[in-house]
Amino acid sequence: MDRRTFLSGGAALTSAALVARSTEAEAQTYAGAHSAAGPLGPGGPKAVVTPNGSTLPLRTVRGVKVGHLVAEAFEHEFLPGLRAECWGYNGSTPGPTIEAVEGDRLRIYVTNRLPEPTTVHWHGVIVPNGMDGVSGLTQRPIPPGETYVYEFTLRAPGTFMYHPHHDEMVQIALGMAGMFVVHPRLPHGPRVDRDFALMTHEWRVDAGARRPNPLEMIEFNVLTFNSKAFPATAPLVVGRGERVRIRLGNLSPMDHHPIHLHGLHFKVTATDGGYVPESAQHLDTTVIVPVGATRVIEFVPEEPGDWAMHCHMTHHVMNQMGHGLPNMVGADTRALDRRMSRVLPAYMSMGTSGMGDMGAMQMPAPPNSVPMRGGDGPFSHIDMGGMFTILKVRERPDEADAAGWYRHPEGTVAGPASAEQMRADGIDLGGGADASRGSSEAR
Ligand SMILES: [Cu+2]
Repeated sequence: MDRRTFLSGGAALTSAALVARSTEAEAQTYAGAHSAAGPLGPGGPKAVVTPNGSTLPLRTVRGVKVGHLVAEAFEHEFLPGLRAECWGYNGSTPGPTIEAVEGDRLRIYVTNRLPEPTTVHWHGVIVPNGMDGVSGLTQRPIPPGETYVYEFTLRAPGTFMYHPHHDEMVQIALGMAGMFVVHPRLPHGPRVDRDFALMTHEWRVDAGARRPNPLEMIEFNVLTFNSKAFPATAPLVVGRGERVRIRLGNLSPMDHHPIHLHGLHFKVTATDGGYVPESAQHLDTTVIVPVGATRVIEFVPEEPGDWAMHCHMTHHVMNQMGHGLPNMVGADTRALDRRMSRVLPAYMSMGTSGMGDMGAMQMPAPPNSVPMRGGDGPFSHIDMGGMFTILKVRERPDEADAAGWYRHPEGTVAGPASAEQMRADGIDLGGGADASRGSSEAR
């Protein structure tokens, strides 16, 4: 027996042995606190939570897990005030998260209720070639009104996605995408207490338009986590000291998203290509999630609070905004305002001192459109929108009110400085030499 034969024989033997042993091993290693049972049952890995979304129901029929995806159009609300006809699966965008276990045999029926053909590609999952869903290359596209069936065994664990591979440009732009999580049969790495799936996406929805514009390739104006823009993104409530996993996926048409978390450092533990070896993991605060890829991050938050989590591209934390505007920052518009008010009494130049307050102004907006940004915060208006959500780190997460705000211990919130304190610390607002002006002399 040469080495290769030995190894493959050995691998077969080992995997059979692993399946037999798995229940015992899981009982030992998966056992942990407050388990919402995942697909391996009580004591198995935590079920994946898809904020603002759902999980695809799977029925076991003679040893095969069977699911049904319906590709269709429906009305979707990005946030209150902005709705559009989107395309997705089972009435939602992203489609329901598919959650299964390494070694499972899956049979997924796909019914096409779109006005054009479609397919489903299981992005990152290694399947027999004819199950890969590439229109024309590996199958005929599914005609409108018909149902095709895909069947394959999940050979490897991981965080994958699914999306059409027919007229991708249109179908993905209108919302057709979903996450596909395969848990390892045996535990891998430390057990996590929370497991979330978040898909980033970008859309062009013009004020008053009925549908997102699939022809856009640069100026996206609705940026989303799980197809919701802040403030409609559901917060992620986690416990201080818990181990948290967030599975990030990106099927945006054009952009990578640098996702940034406040209040903690995380490690990238896996991509859609597999686990990152522990020796290659490093601490980070921002992870770029490329188009067509997943990044899995894990962390243990130690600081309680309401922590921002968002794409760090500043134009991706905005809601609907046009970019064809003159730059008004710093402009003196008094004379212009005087003249304009003769013809337009309500005229007011905007943006001369920045744009941070625009979302807070209650200005009339065209029907079915939303202000550039903003949600109510515990202190004032939060001037963020789009791909922004809140990680709520609590001492007792299971009793926490997801809509409630963190109560800061006294003396731990930034506030106005007193003249006395400034004087004592050598802060001089008079413009003269003070401690902040870079003297090399210690004071
Ligand atoms: Cu972004």
